[in-house]
Amino acid sequence: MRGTFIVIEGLDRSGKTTQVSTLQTWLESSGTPVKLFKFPDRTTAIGQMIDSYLRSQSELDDRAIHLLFTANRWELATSIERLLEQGTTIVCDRYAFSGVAFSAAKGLPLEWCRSPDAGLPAPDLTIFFDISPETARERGGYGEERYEKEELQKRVRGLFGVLGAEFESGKWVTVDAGRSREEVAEDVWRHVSKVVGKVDGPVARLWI
Ligand code: NYM
Repeated sequence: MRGTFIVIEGLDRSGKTTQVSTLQTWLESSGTPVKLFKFPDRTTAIGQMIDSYLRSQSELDDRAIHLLFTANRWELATSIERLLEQGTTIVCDRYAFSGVAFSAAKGLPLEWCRSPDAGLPAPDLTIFFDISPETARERGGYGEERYEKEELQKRVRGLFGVLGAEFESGKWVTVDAGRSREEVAEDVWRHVSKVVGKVDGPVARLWI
């Protein structure tokens, strides 16, 4: 049995990072070998360029930064695929859907944004953490990085909706991330336990 590829997507301030670590603990205690990935992975050479851009320490053309985010996924795609084939379940904090949603929200054409990510390992399950701008505001608002602005986040939210609607039911699920940590964690676990350890065969390819 191969590992299951689970992607957690969502808006800024939706609590993804906390939930990813809870999910890791729960999977490990159920005896599932698991490894976490996070995009952007700021530790690689490409990731460092992305980090500098996000912290406004460098300027880049919208298309150039889009392609760097994509390259950052491709440079880890082989490791993801190998781990899945070896039976390790992967939980990934953001993936190509963030790539498309954030760049398209800036005004780049959606299909242009999608094209360089086509062919990446496809998740078996994507959980979208949805949060209203009002709840995000109650949580202390957005941070200092680029993109952490309410207007842009609203457009990103709409674009995640468009991307999710293309999936067959069960492959993309939306979780109301505006609730308590415990409620969100229970909901995530309910969805994950339906698929984990139950997928086999070759890893699918995204958008092809
Ligand atoms: N982001 C993330 C993109 O614009 N494109 C991408 O491909 C990815 C993976 O980077 N605001 C944006 C979304 C976030 C920002 O993410 C940094 P995080 O999870 O805060 O490190």
